[in-house]
Amino acid sequence: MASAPRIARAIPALEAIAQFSSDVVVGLSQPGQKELPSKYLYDEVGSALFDVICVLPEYGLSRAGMRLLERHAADIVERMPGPVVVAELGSGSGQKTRWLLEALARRQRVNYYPIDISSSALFRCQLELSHIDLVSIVGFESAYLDGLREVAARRREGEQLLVLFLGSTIGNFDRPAGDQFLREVRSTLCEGDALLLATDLEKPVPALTLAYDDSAGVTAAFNKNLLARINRELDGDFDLTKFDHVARYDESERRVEMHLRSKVWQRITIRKAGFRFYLREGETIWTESSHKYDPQEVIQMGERAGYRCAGQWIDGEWPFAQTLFFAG
Ligand code: AVI
Repeated sequence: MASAPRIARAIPALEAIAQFSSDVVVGLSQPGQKELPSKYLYDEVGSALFDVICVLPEYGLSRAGMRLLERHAADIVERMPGPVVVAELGSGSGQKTRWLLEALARRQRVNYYPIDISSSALFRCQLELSHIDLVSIVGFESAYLDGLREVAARRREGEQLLVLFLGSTIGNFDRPAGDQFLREVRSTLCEGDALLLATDLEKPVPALTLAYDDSAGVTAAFNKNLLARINRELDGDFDLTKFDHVARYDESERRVEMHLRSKVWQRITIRKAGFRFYLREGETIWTESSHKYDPQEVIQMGERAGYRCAGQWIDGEWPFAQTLFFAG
């Protein structure tokens, strides 16, 4: 049996619910396009639905990311000769990380620090990876940058920090916010530390829209669960049958957008937030953007944030890149 996960907690539950309530009210009070922050898609139910999305035939991202690490993990870790400690932003299930940890553990003991706001994700990650010899795991239940600062403070003299951002979650930030995030990560690193960044690449629009509007309706359920979560946690009265899931590609922004479109004029009350609002027929709530990149653009993004590229690997089946940067 796996040992109990070692998790450092940061956000008390009451504070988290107050923040959720305030973000929901701000997003749904917008005078123009209403929106909800995509990070709230990932409660217990949303995270389980996302795991199903990752095995859907239409959604090639996760398999591409995994293939690249399975094939190139040895090459990636060889580019970092010193003793390496590993921090991962968003542990997910830990499956992709296994290839890298195994490659590193062939030459050294590895301290691995997954950082995630979800304790259940950290738990699953621990279960997935706890069997690898010479790897010890301490999870941080916190926001990415807070956790990363704590990990950086624990690193010993002479150790190189490798930061993994493998879920292609950078694509869920607007481009300027993505740049800013990379700069903030850079500011926690020392020269010579490394960042492995996964990004989904541009591809034909029909493949992209299918990836976000699959035939089994799993992505639709994932999207609508955000309204169900508001009902559960904030005592809202969203009727999910009155919404359609919409996935559309914006050519000029090069991103897939997920929306929830109201089928009718409706009034919604969210009791715990003390908030009531109206939706017109056809009006949408924007729940997520997923930006797609050109491989060279990814390298330039890193360079703008203070890194130099140490290698880039691209999947041939589903255009997707793993890019290794050194803090320079
Ligand atoms: C987590 N993130 C990279 C996923 C994506 O593809 O943007 C989230 C997702 N949304 C719908 N399907 C998957």
